[in-house]
Amino acid sequence: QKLLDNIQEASNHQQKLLAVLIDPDKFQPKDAEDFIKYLPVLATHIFVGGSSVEQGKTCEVVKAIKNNSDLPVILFPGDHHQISSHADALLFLSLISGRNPEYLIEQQVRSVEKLRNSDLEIIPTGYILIDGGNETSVQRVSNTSPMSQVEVGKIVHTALAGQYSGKKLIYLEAGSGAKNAVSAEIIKAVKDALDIPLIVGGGIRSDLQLETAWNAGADLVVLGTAFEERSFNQN
Ligand code: 1GP
Repeated sequence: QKLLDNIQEASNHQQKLLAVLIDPDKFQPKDAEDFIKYLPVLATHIFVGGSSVEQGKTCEVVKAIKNNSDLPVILFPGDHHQISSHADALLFLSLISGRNPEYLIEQQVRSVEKLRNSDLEIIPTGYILIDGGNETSVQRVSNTSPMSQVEVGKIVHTALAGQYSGKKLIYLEAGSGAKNAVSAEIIKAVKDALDIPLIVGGGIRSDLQLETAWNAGADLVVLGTAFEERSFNQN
């Protein structure tokens, strides 16, 4: 429970967290050392995962990162193949905005064989896909519809349904490369309703957007594309 406790603790004290997301498909283990040099100074976690990743690649990438950084590595898997016991923890995701049993429970069942023999910290996470204004790969791969940014009440109810069913974190996801990040209005409404920490990601490309998400109530913000492209604007 160590990493979850740390996130909860940070949330209690309004200390903001930042995860950089590595998609193993776009990352060469030999570049790990260089990668660490470019991490934003505020980064507190490294997430590893992608919508579709070649089998075995996650493990190599996690090992290379662990050899070069002391930041905790948390798996953010697109499917059950992306589980590596070399990471510190796993977001055990359930796509609760969708109605596709494959991502509500099937992938989770398939991951158990690996998980029951590992020391990974397993963090039950309610994953909510929000419309980011363009079709993103999570939408395509999961074959589920994102929730409209207009349906604030329904998004809040979905997040609370996640909390009531025992999720320890809620993740609001606009999708990697989203045109529009999750709005501050949604982040605030969800945060006000929840008792558990809130993760927000998708389409966040600037310092200003990062601050906006934090100020609205996100406890941990995830940065993927902007960091990959080295285009994150740290003023
Ligand atoms: C995707 O939330 C993450 O799962 C990050 O999205 O690549 O748009 O930063 P970006």
